[in-house]
Amino acid sequence: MKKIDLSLMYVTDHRIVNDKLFLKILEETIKGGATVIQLREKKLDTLPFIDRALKVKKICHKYKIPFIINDRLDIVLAVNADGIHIGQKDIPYSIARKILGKNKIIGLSVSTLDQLDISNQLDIDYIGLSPIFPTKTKSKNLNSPLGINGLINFKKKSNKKVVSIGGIDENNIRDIIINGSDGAALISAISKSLNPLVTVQKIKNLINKYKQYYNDSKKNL
Ligand code: TZP
Ligand code: MG
Repeated sequence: MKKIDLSLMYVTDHRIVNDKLFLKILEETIKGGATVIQLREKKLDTLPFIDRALKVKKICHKYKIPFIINDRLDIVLAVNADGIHIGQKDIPYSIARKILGKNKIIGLSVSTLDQLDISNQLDIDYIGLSPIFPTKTKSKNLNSPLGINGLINFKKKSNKKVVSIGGIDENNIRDIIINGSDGAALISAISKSLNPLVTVQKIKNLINKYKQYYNDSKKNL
């Protein structure tokens, strides 16, 4: 496991086709305190995907935060990204790790206890609990929301860092952090915000505050 700050992951929004706007939101998000960026594209052809990935990488590295790519191992290799996030129907973990080597970040989506058991045996950097709350952003390959009880149960049984995803915003971030999530991954709450910088700052402050609270409460057990 590598040392990465997973507290606030911005998963980019493929619905934003305008590159200038896409990159403006990205940079504001990083300035607001995002700690890792996951580039997620669902419709781009390979050439514009690589083009966007190179631009995202440049900005991430300017601010010295890790840059990973959803699903597309070929693009990770093409642009030498810092890692990959894989879903259960994407390239298998074993192949990804073999091709990427031990130094690249790998995150894996987990939605069931069987998947969790398997994830405990792998050399991955985090599991993405998917989805934690209902979301309209993704519909394909989406299980029922795990909810806070699911988070508590999965966190107890996992030996990996846990990043929750799905329907997270400034109103529910507290609930996931005080219940042990090591981080949160967000799309719409950031990409649809009228002021991503301020929104991210607010969410990041809440994460820091409630992480402190969670760590203190564990110490006092
Ligand atoms: N994987 C599980 S839920 C989800 C993904 C990519 C979508 C999260 O988007 P939002 O807008 O933060 O609910
Ligand atoms: Mg996928």
